[in-house]
Amino acid sequence: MSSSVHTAAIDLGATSGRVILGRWDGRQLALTEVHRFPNAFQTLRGHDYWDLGKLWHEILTGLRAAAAALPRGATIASVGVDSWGVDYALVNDAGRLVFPVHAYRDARTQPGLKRLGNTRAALARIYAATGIPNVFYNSSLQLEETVASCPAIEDLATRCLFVPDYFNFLLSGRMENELTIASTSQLIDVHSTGWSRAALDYFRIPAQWFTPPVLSGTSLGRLTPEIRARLGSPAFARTRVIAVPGHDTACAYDAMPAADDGTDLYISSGTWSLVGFESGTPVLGADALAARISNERTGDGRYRPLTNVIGLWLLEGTLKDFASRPRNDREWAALIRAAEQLSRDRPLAKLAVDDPAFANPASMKRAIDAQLRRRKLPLPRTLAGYTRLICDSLGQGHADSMRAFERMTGRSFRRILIVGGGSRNRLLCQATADAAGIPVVSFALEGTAVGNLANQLIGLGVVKDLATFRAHLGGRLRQTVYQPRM
Ligand code: LFR
Repeated sequence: MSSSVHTAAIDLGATSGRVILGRWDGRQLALTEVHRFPNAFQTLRGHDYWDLGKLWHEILTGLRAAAAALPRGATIASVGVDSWGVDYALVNDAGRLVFPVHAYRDARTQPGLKRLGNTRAALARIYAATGIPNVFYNSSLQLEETVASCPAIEDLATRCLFVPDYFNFLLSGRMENELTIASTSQLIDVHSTGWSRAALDYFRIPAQWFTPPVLSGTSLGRLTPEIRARLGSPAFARTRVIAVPGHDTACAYDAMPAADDGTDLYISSGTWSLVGFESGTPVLGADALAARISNERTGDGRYRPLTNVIGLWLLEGTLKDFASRPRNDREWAALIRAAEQLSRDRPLAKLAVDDPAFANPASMKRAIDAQLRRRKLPLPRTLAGYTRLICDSLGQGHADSMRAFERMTGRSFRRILIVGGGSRNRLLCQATADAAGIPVVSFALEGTAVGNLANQLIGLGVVKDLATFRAHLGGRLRQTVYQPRM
């Protein structure tokens, strides 16, 4: 018992967050979810904002719960923070927030999105420089809009900290930009791990707001005395803050018990479906741009070429329009069963999942109905019908992304590994296997939390490297295999 190492993962998602206590005994990682809380942005006069104060309160509550869950006399060796991508806090030298933190679904980036989208030469140049396509939520577009609509910000702000960077700062007192989260911004140079001058200049973003990104595993020092006092437990006396991959998707990818021959495709399935793979080189060029391949980075500076398929956001949104929506595991199971039983004989309609109308609609059901009407397709009559339509459509979206990767890289994938909330959704896993024509392996695995904890253990020097961790993990995981049905 005394030889176990305890670490805490703070994993912030756009719709929920959690604090997970990990116990590593030298061979196995045991996870205890000690705190889970909802997260949502708030709309004030047409703009969307995150409530950072609430998130901070939940983080401290979760850390206290982690200490309470420890065996007697044990301590927490480290904490690490990951979050959804792209959003950031602008602060001054004293670390004070000088601009409200916007949520990435805010429509303020639409004019910038269209402008870049309509300028083919600039679009190609930015893609060649950063490897990130033009997507409405990019931090580049958000920062461009902030600077243009509020020029005084250039005098007020001295640093741009992405969401995990900001919480790392609150915990440790150190301001750093971590590479994986920075790579979601569309401002990192695709051929190095530094910032892209071309992109910063194009979007007119002050370069001095950023520092050279740190790699995963970097120790940011101990929790500040103030935070230790607020936590009020001796378990935190020597706790380090470790920069893990700040981007949740990078953590989830690190947790994949993948084959070493590169034949596994990954899906981190939650509010978004992140479909991609790991690579030593980026996937660039006109076809990659057209397929919206995002060359995000791994914690050690390699690449995670991926496409962002809209994901279970479609279902989360649709559920709001049904009073009969499921409220517990039993009701969820009944909904999935009802959706599975809908006719498999006649081909059901599929949505074009890349419809921009799905980004942040007032009513998701109405947005889905509008697309179906436009395409003269029948509307589902029940919630089970919508659930089936959404899962089938996402499965097709996953398969389309896989084929685009295969076309562009000459790879051929043999399995799809899926982690995250959607890995528990049978309908979605089966639809993906059917559309892709290869098996889908679903792991009962909290991917982001496991990746976050694994990187802390590597940073602490307790586990040698990711390959060693994956080898430990792979042998022990429960998995469900969905074979494609012809
Ligand atoms: C998933 C995720 C995606 C990112 C999206 C927006 O939580 O991090 O990877 O593209 O959120 O930030």
